[in-house]
Amino acid sequence: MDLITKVRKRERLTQQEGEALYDLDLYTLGELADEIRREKFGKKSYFNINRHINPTNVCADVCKFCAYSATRKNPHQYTLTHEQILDIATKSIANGAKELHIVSAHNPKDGVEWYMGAFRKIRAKHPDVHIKSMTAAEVDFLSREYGHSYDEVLDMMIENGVDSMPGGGAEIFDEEVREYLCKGKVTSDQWLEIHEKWHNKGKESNATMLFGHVETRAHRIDHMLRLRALQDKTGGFNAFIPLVYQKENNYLKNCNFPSGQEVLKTYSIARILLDNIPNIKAYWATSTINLALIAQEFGANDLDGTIEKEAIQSAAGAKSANGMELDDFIALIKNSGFTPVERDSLYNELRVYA
Ligand code: V47
Repeated sequence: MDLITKVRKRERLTQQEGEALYDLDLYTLGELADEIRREKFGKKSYFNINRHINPTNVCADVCKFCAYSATRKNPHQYTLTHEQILDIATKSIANGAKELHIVSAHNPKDGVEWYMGAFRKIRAKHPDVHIKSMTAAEVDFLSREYGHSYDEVLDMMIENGVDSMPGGGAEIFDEEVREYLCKGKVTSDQWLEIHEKWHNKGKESNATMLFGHVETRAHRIDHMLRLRALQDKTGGFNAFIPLVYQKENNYLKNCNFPSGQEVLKTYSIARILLDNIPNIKAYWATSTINLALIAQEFGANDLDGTIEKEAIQSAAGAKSANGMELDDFIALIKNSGFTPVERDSLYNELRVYA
């Protein structure tokens, strides 16, 4: 059976077949992905009203792609106090944010309580806000640095009010590329183990893939298939988020920066290969809003959210530092021919903007 027929019959693809998808022309690939997208979501495009908070850039790890951490290129260290974090959260919630996406660097100075106390204070004041926080890389860091098991860290997160985990820290699972990119950080197996444990506690999470640097297409397919295998076991991933590598102010140069076509192909392939992860998110902070809107026709059904403030990708050149106005976001989705649907963090529909 040829590859296109196999996709149309919704059969599972192998590593080799996943790689062969990249050889299809963009329009054929996009059409295949769009058929699946339309089957599942019609013309609905999801977003949420969220606020990204990045409480510290002090980092014990040194990832070549990172422009945010204050260890090397960025000498300007900062660490917010609990009061500052709570103040940001309170203002954002007053402005309509329903999700706080809290991701930090790996700060060896302040201890587990600095992380957990912040969650506890937010939860006490805002019982209904969804706290999406702690990448698997942060969980691994706290475990290593302070002698807790993964289970202990995850249980503390739950006790202190974390609802779901973001997908960061996955980068590229291939061990050789990972060693080059971010030696010493959470390994691929550990990243997957942490998410498996989290799912087994009845909790949900997302998964990212950082691409467009030194990895090959085969590495991307391998990354997606490792996620697909875990999702078969747990069913706990809500969304897959291909993050387009941003190249400013960091130590990773001479890369294979992807064309728009390559980015769209990658979204399409994610939609086709990941038959068990419901949502493919075109995170506009890394793809640009223009490409994210086009990605809606290439398999993506989610555009993340209004963000409000963002420090990690914008440090590396993305135009996401100040998020996006809700009205503009809705208008852009509508004008691109899709129906904006505000969702909560677990993909329950809150409002359809027909
Ligand atoms: O893991 C760091 C990435 C991630 C760069 O779960 C970079 O809904 C591009 O995880 N260029 C953190 N990316 C962000 C993240 C995330 C974002 C949006 C939504 C969700 C979600 C999660 O940022 C890190 C790393 O892969 N990153 N540096 C860079 N130069």
